[in-house]
Amino acid sequence: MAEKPKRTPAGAPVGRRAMLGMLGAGAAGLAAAPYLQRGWEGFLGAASQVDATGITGLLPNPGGFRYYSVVGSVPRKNETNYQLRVGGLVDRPRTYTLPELRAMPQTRVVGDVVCTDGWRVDKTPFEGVKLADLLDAAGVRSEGAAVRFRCFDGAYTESLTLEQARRSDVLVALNMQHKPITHEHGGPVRLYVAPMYFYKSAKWLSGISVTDKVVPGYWEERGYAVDGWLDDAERHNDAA
Ligand SMILES: Nc1nc2c(c(=O)[nH]1)N[C@H]1C(S)=C(S)[C@@H](COP(=O)(O)O)O[C@H]1N2
Ligand SMILES: [Mo]
Repeated sequence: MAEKPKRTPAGAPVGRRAMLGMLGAGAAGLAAAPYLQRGWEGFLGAASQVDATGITGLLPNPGGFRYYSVVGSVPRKNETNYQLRVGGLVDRPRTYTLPELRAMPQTRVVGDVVCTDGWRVDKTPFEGVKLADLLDAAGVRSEGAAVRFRCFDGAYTESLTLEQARRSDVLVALNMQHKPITHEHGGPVRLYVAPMYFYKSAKWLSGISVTDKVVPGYWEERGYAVDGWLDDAERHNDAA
């Protein structure tokens, strides 16, 4: 159920019967969910969480995005209970609340969102705190060489080298398209790694830990490249 639709080298598609079967099971599970209060985005978010086939990608999604999660349900966090832990190989570990992150200097990065599954949303504005600023505030120790990200979905992880993490187009993002990041898009706080495939941009960010080497993330343990750079042909913008 949590398996992400992937383009296989052989291109072997999931059989239509299996696809409809899975969607049927998912739809049955959805019937009891209180997503109606949350409108179309809430419905699509819930549906894509049980959609092993990617068929929800064929439904009209606002702005061309799809909603991905490797788990079936994710707790909602807001200004009262959201926390971001910055720790690992640093001199000053610290936990930030959402108001504290909002009070820090905010940077805007406009970049292309490109998923390996073949959809993209060009020139998407994100705003938030530079990851570099949080690392500087924490004081990375000399042994620090990489950063590991954890998520409050309890499952997803990601990684960057310290050099990648310090780029000015890598954000701990609070806003997307000029609005607070919705739960479906990984709010209230997600990573945005503009120069890399969107799988590097961990949703529901809860932990930033400096490590002595790169620890491959969730999809990277399942075959994705740890090196997630978009090549020039895939980048349609001039973001730094
Ligand atoms: N926590 C978490 N972060 C995640 C994922 C996920 O399943 N869980 N999927 C990744 C992938 S493959 C993509 S393409 C984007 C999708 O972001 P969206 O759901 O806001 O479109 O989130 C990335 N970050
Ligand atoms: Mo993706």
